[in-house]
Amino acid sequence: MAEIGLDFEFILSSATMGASGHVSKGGNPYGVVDTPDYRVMNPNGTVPTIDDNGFILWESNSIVRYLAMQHAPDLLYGDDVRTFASASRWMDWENNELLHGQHTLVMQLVRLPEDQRDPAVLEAARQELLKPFGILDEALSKSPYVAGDRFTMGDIPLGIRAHRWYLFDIERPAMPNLERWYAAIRERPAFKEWIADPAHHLSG
Ligand SMILES: N[C@@H](CCC(=O)N[C@@H](CS)C(=O)NCC(=O)O)C(=O)O
Repeated sequence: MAEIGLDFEFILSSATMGASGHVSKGGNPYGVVDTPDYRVMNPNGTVPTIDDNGFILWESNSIVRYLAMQHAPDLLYGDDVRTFASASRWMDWENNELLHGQHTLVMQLVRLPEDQRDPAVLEAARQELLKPFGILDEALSKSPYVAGDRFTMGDIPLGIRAHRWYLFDIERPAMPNLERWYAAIRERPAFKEWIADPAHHLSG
């Protein structure tokens, strides 16, 4: 929404995170996702969900695709069906290949109390992520952005995954193309305003 200049109200809603961190540390969750009104909108009880003038939608990357088509086809995929499909493919890939491993990393490095962490689980998640990040690095050796010469909606979820990958205190092999692309993503004003702050990712 910030990329395309839409006004929005942002409501923290998680049932596992709250103002004082993850519930495993004893804090209260924001908890909006556990309310009946929220479950009507999103029966999964997960975040995010949007309400765009009465149109309700969940699944983060479907939300990005919808907002792109509805509000900014030129900006977010060059108003071109093949660019849309190419970017969309990377968005599915992000959920399939990166989400699980990164969830484990954030739990093991940030959110769980130290006595509940397991170095073997952390290492397995790091290993799990090396292959997909290598695939992304290779793809970015062929084009400046994931879907070609220009920034598209496909770079949004992947930019967030790359940010966490580089913020976490873990061993990483050099991936020069990924690093070059990530540096370009970090320069975007919407990224600076909403994603960049390490506290969004490392406090919990
Ligand atoms: N595939 C879904 C995943 C949604 C999801 O699992 N969200 C997590 C946070 S990343 C969640 O809501 N967890 C429960 C909670 O925080 O209460 C998407 O991309 O939107």
